[in-house]
Amino acid sequence: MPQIKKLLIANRGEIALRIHRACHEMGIQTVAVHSTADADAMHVRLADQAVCIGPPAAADSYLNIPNIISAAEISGADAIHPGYGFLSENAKFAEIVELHNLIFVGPKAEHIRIMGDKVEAKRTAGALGLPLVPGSDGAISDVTEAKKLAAEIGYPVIIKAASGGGGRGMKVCNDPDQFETLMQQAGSEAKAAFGDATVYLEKYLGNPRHIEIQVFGDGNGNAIHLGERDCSLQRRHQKVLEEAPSPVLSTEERNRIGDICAKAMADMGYRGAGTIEFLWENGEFYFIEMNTRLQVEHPVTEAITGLDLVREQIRVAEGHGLTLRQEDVQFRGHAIECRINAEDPRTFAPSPGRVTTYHAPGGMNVRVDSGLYSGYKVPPYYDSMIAKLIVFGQTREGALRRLRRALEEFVIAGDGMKTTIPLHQALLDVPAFQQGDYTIKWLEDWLASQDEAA
Ligand code: MV4
Repeated sequence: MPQIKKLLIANRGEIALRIHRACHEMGIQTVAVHSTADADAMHVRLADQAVCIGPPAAADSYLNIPNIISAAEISGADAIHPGYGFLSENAKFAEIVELHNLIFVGPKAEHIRIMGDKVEAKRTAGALGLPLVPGSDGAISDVTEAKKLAAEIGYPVIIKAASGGGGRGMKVCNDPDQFETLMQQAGSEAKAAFGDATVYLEKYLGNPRHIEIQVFGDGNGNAIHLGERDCSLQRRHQKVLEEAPSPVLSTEERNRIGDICAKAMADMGYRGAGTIEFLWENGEFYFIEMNTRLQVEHPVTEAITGLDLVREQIRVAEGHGLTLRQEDVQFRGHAIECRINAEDPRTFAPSPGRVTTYHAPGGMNVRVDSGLYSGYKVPPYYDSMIAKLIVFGQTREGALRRLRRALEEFVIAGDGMKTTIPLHQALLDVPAFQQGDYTIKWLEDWLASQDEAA
């Protein structure tokens, strides 16, 4: 079996650190890559070697495949971990990595490709026995036929772009008279945004929760699930806070949907970490998409299972089996993650700049994943997430108390720099959140009510 000795981390920020830490705990050397804007970043400082791969714009650096492959070759790396975002769900990249005799720490390129096309993903998911949102069987092209189908499904319906995802290229239609216009709009917007006008149709669920199942496969027909994460607290398709277990699932419901997902992944021969996204309404799960990467919120799952997901990814990439069998997976306690962004907590305007004082909270069952340090200058070119705070408690109430305490301790101060820490503190005081009584619409409604009150 190939043993990874040196791994190139094709990413930046907290996830690059996260991967570095797993590598060093496994005796694997790390190679950081960075743009010129990230020369002083913590991921560059900690890595055993670092290679500059281009100017600040991600398209010229963290998305620059030839430069990243060159960095792997000159540094003598034998594997590449893509992290999340950037090239993590680029099937071509996975293929190119393997063509260069490097280990891609991620799924098979073919599975990345299938899940990147939402129409193919849905067809595959359906064939594997996952419960789907009622809708078109594949793409829709003929307006008359699609309109007939919409009437059968029942309004409201939603028209989605096959190449979309993350909320881009969707049109909700409440009225048959608007169907044709909206379908044409969806198609041309999808073409402009993704170069692909393919659209499909679904029943529109009015007020669901977003619940996702973490899965893991060994690529040889064995797969497990690691329970769910409730990611319903979002603003403009950006997750703000995630928790596990979901406040609404019973053990039986978790095992039922989890087993369906694990069996599906085993049947497709899925390799590595994956997340199956569902909408959940009135006790039913409806598949929407699958993400073929490690996700930002993976520490929530690590907290309740005790499993190191990055270590598991690396082991599977080396060809080992999974560390745990399903019957060995145990869910314990409750975990909550707050995404802390360099943004104004009211307007969400980006607020990059120099951190003058940084003090991370600590103590029992508190985890902070962040590349920040006193004196670090947050560059304006990338995602505004600068830290993740993950707390664990025996119960949800205990986790909420610990979160309140940890947020009190957290100091991220800079000249005019703002963070979303005050937003998380305000959320903790809202009864609906305290009770776990929220859906995907709740956060934006609550934020609007706060703005009116101000
Ligand atoms: C939906 C939906 C309602 N009904 N599909 C948004 C992102 C993309 N991943 C799927 N999305 C949605 N699909 C049907 N049939 C509502 C959303 C949606 C949403 C989903 C998850 C989390 C937050 C959301 C916010 C707005 C809309």
